[in-house]
Amino acid sequence: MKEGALRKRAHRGLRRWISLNGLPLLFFPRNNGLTRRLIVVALAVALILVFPNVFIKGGAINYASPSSVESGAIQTNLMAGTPESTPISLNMLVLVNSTVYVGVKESLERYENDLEDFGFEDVIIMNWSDPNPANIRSTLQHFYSNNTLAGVLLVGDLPAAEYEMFTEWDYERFSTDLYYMDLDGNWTDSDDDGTFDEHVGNIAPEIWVGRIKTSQLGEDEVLLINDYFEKNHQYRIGSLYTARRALLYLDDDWVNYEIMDSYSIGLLYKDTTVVTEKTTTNETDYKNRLRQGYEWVQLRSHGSWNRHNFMTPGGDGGIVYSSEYAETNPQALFYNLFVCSAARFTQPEYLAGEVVFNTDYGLLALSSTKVGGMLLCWTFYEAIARGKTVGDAFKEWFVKWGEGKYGLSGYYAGRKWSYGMTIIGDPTLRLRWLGENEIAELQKLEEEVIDDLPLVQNLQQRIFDSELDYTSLSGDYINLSRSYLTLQNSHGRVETQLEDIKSLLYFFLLTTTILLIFSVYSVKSKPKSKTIEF
Ligand SMILES: [Ca+2]
Ligand SMILES: [Ca+2]
Ligand SMILES: [Ca+2]
Repeated sequence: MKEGALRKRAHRGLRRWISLNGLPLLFFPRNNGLTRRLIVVALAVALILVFPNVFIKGGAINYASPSSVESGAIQTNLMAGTPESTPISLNMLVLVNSTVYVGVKESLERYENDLEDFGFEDVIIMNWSDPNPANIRSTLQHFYSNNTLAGVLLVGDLPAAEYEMFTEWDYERFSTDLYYMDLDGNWTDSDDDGTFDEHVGNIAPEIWVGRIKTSQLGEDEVLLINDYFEKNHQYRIGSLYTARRALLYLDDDWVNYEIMDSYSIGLLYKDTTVVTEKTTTNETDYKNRLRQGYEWVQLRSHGSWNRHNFMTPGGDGGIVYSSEYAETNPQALFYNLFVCSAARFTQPEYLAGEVVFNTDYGLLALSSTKVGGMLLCWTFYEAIARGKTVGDAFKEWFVKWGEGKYGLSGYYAGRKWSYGMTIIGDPTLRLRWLGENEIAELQKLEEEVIDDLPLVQNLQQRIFDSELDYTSLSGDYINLSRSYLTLQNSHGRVETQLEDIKSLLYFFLLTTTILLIFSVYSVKSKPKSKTIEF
């Protein structure tokens, strides 16, 4: 097709388009070549100005795809960490305050021999005088990275890290040996007041920690430490013992723990005396029972660092002051004291210290330097029943339950109960009657009992239900995110279409105006018609 014919066809097409868009053909100048060219140029400029805008907007919308939302789904972490699979280490440190080192040296040498007989490969005793907890921790980190340290025994007045927290109970500031148990987590003092208030990162404990602290118990510090190591030795050689049975003593506010506690201790002892009757649980009854001889005592009652209080319905069940333990002189070796602040070892006559160091039988007390104590204790007793030392069993328990972080709220539910938990005494102790046969027997018992344990079943069901709820919530969240993105995309498309319509209207008005101007101009400049004479 020739160029002239093409031009004519384009011209006809343009006129037809203009007529279709409502322009009166009357104004279209048919015969003025210059005007036609000007109109075509003006339209082309308008097209270039308007249409790229339209097309670019249509392609510019690019929202995130739904898959990127899935990768950011709600994170949850019910437990602080996962149980470690590394083998138990048989290396340990004994840090001894330099003020008592000489006075207890012989006891420590015998202790070291006892531990090596027990199977420990390396017991390193260090004379310590540095008052900075950070330096104790860095020393533990050093040994842990080189020797796979099992734990540390702190003998004498050795420094402790302090932690502060607000709970629904109150503001609390307390010593925490978790600072020495966790060797690779991050501890922060965010308000710079000398007390830690944040603990993040690899927060689970790596080692156990125990304290032999006797300076504020009303007797000579060195004498009490030597007495303790004497008891420790007598126990290890089989000269110090009680009947193989347990006492579970729950005061009024804790009677609902009976099922959990009796099943838990039942993983270890066939013979457990359970006392929960509210009138019976009182000062006199408790003291009398302690004298009857129990290897393990678990007590739940209210109290503080220097006493525990018994309640009776509508009355007072009496107070047992910490100093009364020496006089009562219980025949009991191991204690799990669910008594607030009983292990607050910075206080004089602290309860756990009196129980362990000022009695003839006390070897160890598990308790807290703050409000709280051991919940969900079957994990601990089950580990003891497998032949673990108290230190290793406590570490296992802490890894499983100590933090109890609930990811949806980001709240560490466990900390307020467990962050003050401390072992007063020697964590390398275990129940010496637990040989291979006994452990096998308890394992069988556990398999029978654990499946019937109502609280375990109940908890397992709750965890299962929580996981289902979480999965369902997570699914809803993803679906909502997808719906939101779909809506967002639709909204974007509608906006684009509105912009296109506006641009087209603008284009239409512009071209109409241009055509109008040129039509008026061409009418005005049209030469007058000639007069035809007949
Ligand atoms: Ca850690
Ligand atoms: Ca602080
Ligand atoms: Ca009572």
